[in-house]
Amino acid sequence: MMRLIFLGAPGAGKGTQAVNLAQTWQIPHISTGDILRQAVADKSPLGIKAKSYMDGGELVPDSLVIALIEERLSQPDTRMGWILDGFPRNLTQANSLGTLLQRMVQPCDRAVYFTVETEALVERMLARGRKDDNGETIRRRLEVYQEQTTPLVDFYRQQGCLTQIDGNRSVEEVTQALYEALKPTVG
Ligand code: B4P
Repeated sequence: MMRLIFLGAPGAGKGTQAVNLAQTWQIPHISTGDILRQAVADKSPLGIKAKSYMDGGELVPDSLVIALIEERLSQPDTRMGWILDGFPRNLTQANSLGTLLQRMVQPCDRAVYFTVETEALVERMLARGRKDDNGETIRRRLEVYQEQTTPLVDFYRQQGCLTQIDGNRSVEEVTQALYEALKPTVG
């Protein structure tokens, strides 16, 4: 049983590491970014509402994202644990998640914070070339991250569940560091 939150700037490698770990541990990888991109591609009511925010590098409104997480965490496949990738992204979302997990009697085990230099973040996003990986949107996403998401580092540190990983290294080296850091938690 392992319940993890992955924190980090856009392009920090949260998704890359989450896919890998979820496969190894056979627990669901819940990426709000992936769910929102799928909703946009499907032109669902959620996708139609989310699209302009995502294209502009802004956060999608909390009420929409919190509702989708609440629904996803109520699915039976989450009983053996989960990795939340890209959620929470601000204090409102973090507080809602705290309340939700308390209600479900499911504490979060670890918040894993991936740190990467800004220059490398920009390089990685430009190389990935997703629709929201263009100069102007990247700049805005990094600003939003600084303003809204970085307070979560202290939030989880104060709760005593923060694990920091240097994400400046290769994918394999970061994976190795992640397993090492989580070992004591897994027992
Ligand atoms: P996300 O989908 O969460 O996008 P991200 O933060 O850019 O990706 P990540 O950190 O996972 O990077 P990745 O592993 O892919 O969000 C997109 C948008 O959705 C947001 O801007 C927002 O609008 C909306 N959204 C999502 N969640 C929300 C929420 N909770 N509330 C409101 N809005 C929300 O890595 C990036 C690239 O680097 C890849 O190409 C990868 O191959 C490469 N890479 C990874 N690790 C590497 C390494 N160690 N070395 C070299 N390259 C590496």
